[in-house]
Amino acid sequence: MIQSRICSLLDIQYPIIQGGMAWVATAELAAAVSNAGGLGIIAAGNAPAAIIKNEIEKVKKLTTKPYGVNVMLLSPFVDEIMALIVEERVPVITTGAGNPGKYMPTLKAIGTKVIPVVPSVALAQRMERIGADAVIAEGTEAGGHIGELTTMVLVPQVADAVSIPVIAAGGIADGRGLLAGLALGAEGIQVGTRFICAEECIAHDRYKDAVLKAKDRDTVVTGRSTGHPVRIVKNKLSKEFEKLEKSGANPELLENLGAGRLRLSVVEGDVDQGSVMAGQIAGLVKEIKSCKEIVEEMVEEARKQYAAMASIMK
Ligand code: TUI
Repeated sequence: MIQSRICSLLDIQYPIIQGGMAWVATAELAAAVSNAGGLGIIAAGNAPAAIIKNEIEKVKKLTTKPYGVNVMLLSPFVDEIMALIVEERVPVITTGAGNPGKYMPTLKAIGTKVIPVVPSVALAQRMERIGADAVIAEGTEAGGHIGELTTMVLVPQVADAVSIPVIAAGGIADGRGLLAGLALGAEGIQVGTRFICAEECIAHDRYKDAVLKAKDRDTVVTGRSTGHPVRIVKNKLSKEFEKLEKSGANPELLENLGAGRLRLSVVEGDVDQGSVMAGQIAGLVKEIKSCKEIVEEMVEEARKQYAAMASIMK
C-alpha cells in the first residue's frame, strides 16, 4: 500500500492514474489498470456519447474496481459526454484542454469526483475554488496537448498553492518518476506513455513499436502557432507540420492537416502519416508488459529508490 489522499479519495490501492489518451485509452486498458490497483481511465477524446457509453458498459463487465472517464473539453461532443457521465454516474472524471467550470455544479451534485488537468498555478487555484477534488499538474514533457511549464517546476508550485491533493504528470514512466512526483509534493501520479506499451492496450502494434523505438530526443511539439501545441513522435507528419509552420501557414490549414491523424496511427497503424502522440519519457519505455507488471514494478522500484535515497541522505 501507498497511503495518500488520492488512494482514499478514489478508493484505489496505488496512487497511479492512467492518462486519458484518445483512441488508446479504451475499456480494455482502463479495466486492466484498475484491476492492477490503479485508476483506469476511458478517454472520450472527440468521440460521440454513444461510443463512450459502450466503453463504459464494457469496463463495468471487465472490472468491479473504480474507473474514470477523461473528458477532452475541446471536443464537439463535450455536452453530450458530460450528460452521459451524469446518466451513468461515472465515479471519477479527469478533464483536459480547458476549464470544466461550467459542468462542476452538476457533477458535484451527483458525487462524481472531478480532477482537472492544469498547466498553471492560477488554473489549479481556480479549480480548487470551484470544487475540484484534486488536480493533475501536467508538465510539458507529456504527450499530446501540452502546457509550457515542466513537471519539475509546475508540481511543487501547484502543491504549495492548493490544499486539495495534487497528481504529478508528464515524464513519469517508472518507480523513480513515482517517487520524484511524491518528492515534489504530489500525492499521486498520472502515467500515459508507459501504458501505451501495455499488453492490454489496443493501440496498433506499429504505434507501440514507434514508442518503444523512440529515444530521448525523438518527440517534437507541433501546432504552437495554432495555439494548440501537441507533442508527437517525429515522423513524416511532424516534418510536414514543421515546414508549414516555418513558412507561416495559416492556423486553419494546420488544424485541417491534423484532423483524423491520431486515429490513422492508433487504429490503422500508419505511423508515417499519422499523429503518434507520446511524451518525452518514451525513450525510457523498452518493453511491452501487462498493466499489473507495470504498476507493481513501478511501486516496487519506488520503494527501492526510496531506501537508496534514505541511505544517501543519512
Ligand atoms: O488534454 C491533454 N492532452 C491531449 S488532448 C488531445 S486531443 C487534441 N488534439 C489536438 C488539439 C488539441 C487537443 C491530445 N492530448 N492533456 C491535458 C492538458 N490540459 N494539457 C494541457 C491542458 C490545459 C491547457 C489549458 C488545461 C487547461 C487549460 O486552460 C485553458 C483555460 O481555459 O484556462
